[in-house]
Amino acid sequence: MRRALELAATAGVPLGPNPRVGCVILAPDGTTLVEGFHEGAGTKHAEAAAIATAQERGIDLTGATAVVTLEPCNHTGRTGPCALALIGAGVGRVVFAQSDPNPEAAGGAQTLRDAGIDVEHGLMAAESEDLNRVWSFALTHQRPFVTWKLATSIDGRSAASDGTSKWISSRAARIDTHRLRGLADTILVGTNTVEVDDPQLTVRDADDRPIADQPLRAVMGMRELPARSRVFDGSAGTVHLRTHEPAEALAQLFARERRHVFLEGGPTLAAAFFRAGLVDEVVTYVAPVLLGAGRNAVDDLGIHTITDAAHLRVTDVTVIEADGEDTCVRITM
Ligand code: AOF
Ligand code: ZN
Repeated sequence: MRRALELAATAGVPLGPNPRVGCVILAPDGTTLVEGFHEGAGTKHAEAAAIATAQERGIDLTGATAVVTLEPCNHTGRTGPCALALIGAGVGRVVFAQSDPNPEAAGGAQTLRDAGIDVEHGLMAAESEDLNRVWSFALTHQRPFVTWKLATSIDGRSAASDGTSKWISSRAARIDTHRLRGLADTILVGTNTVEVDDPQLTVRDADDRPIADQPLRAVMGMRELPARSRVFDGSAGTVHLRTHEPAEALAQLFARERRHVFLEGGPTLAAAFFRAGLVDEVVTYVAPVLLGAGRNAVDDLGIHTITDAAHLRVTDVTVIEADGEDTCVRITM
């Protein structure tokens, strides 16, 4: 299973909406016969990849043990059901880590048992869930995971009082932000941000070049967007979600197979998501800057007394520094 997890984690694979999955098929004496891993939506699942390799090489899988990081799927989606492929290949035993949280694909374990195959599960399940942290959350909750990103002064402001907000944090912090954006599949803002700031919302690398696999740009709100907005420049996909309900916006994005929303909207949108309980992670960049009467990063959350304060759990603190720039602190909660 450790090896299957290693295969699942193979770097550089663009997965789209799918999980990372690895598979090792062992002979009855424990030696490895074949391996496989998933390379992204539309390509073979890990089990199917391993079975295909066995067929190419003329390796007989009768009575073999398939070790998979995720419960073999039971559905025909972009590809066929792996449970049936394993049955067809004649394996005698299947050991998988994580149960499939995707209701459309789940049930493979039962199908395998019904076919008389010995099935064991749960081995290193936490490691697989960890590897697919965002995907597991999204499929379990049937909505995308939401990371709210903000950059503030030490007095909690995200813009000066006249609305100007460019470059509160250092260049190094902005490069880091782009790296995190690139890990999400959707960047979400409100119509107001597009009208006022006209951001491009693409992901650029440290040399300011756009990365190849751009997240979807999603703008939510009922107002029409100016046709000449930079989000319509064609440099990445853009969708206008005509709703102001966070849950509805996330439902629409999930229907488009979005798993991870990077929320970069203004204070109103951030507050709406918070109040709806739809912020799953907060990443804040704090710059050693004072903005005084500047604008708050988030609007009123309905918290008026200390006992109502929202307490978050810090999971990471990283100092971001570069020569000749302000030192920033990135806090993940
Ligand atoms: C994967 N890779 O190795 C396994 C998956 O419609 P599809 O073909 O893209 O199927 C996606 C679903 O299949 C996915 O959400 C998961 O529930 C299940 N198993 N998926 O992408 C794999 N074994
Ligand atoms: Zn499958």
